[in-house]
Amino acid sequence: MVDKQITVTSPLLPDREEFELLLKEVWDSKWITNNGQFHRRLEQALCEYLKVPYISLFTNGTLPLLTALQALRITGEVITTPYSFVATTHAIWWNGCKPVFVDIDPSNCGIDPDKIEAAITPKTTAIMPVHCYGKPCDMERIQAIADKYGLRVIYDAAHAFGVEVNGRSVLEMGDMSTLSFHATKVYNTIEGGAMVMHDEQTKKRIDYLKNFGFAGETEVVAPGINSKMDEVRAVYGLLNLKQVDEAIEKRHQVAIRYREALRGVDGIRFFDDMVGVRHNYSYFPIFVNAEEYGMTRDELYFKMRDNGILGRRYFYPLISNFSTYRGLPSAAPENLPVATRIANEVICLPMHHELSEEDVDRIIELVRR
Ligand code: T4K
Repeated sequence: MVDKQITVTSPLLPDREEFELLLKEVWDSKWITNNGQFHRRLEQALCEYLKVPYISLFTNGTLPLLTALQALRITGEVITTPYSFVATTHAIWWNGCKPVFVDIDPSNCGIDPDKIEAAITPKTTAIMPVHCYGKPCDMERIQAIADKYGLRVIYDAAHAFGVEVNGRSVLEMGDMSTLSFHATKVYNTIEGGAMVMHDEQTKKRIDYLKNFGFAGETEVVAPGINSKMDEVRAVYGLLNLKQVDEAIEKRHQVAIRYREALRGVDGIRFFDDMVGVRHNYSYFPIFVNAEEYGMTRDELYFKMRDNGILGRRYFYPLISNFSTYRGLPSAAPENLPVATRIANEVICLPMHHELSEEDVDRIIELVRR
């Protein structure tokens, strides 16, 4: 008989009574979506929390990616990473652009700046990196390449809520960054997401684009889409923002416990904190070297499952291995040796604010055995 199941994550839920009180305000106002007061309040509160000047809320983390490419009128080829959730590449595809996969850097699982230039062609217009697991990409080098070739940079920062380098948000970098507020994320609005931009003009344009392109009652300025966050989720988001720091600190404590116990286990590698970075501990990936560990990643993964520990193989298979993308020349495994190896080694251990010390010890015991 397996003990209670431990899932890879668990949603941060606001206090229900407080939620109901604010819901009453929404009900009373009868204004339930389309840039309502709570939508505006959440945008303001997030700007302050994230230390960014402008943000636009969305219904999920996929639509801001699609919209960013639209807003910047990206065409042709977009350089990206195969080591992410499929939404990153899907957004490029939905914009009629060709994704070009570049291998990753094993030190942060982000796109490898050393390999970007070789993938640039006359058709390249943008780079879409991912701060994978919330670990910041090498943003300075990526920007230097973008500047040299006149490319746009759109960061998929779905995992990077609250991540800072030397006191500055990672969301400051690139032309735009996008966030996911899905239930499985450090900060969630059930479903939700956002785009961060650097000037008022762009914020206005994005607000039009997420509202069908409307720039007034009778004027449509672009073929926009509908991806506005509603008032119920905005209320939920305002309440969750009050407790997200505490949740991140609990995750931090889990990371400390994992690291102390797993350091020195042959064949198990994991990330340490980076100097000067405020991490959000959104995921705790371990990488299994089968030869040294004496067991393959999948053997460990299924052994964990059998014992009620539901880690996840984020991100396996690589996006480039899915049937839609497999035929692209850049998807060849020979082009992506590091990503291919890491996708075969990774297990994200359970990581969330509700894990008890006993839960963590149960997981550690299984991995150490
Ligand atoms: N870019 C990147 C880099 C991303 O990682 C993502 C999403 C996006 C873009 C797109 O953002 P969104 O459009 O999704 O906002 C999950 C999420 O659905 C997805 O948001 C996330 N990345 C991806 C990495 O993971 P699944 O299929 O693994 O989720 P699921 O349903 O298997 O849930 C995992 C575990 O979480 C469950 O075993 C238990 C727990 N859970 C989940 C839900 C939904 C709960 O306890 N309660 C819940 O309500 O995709």
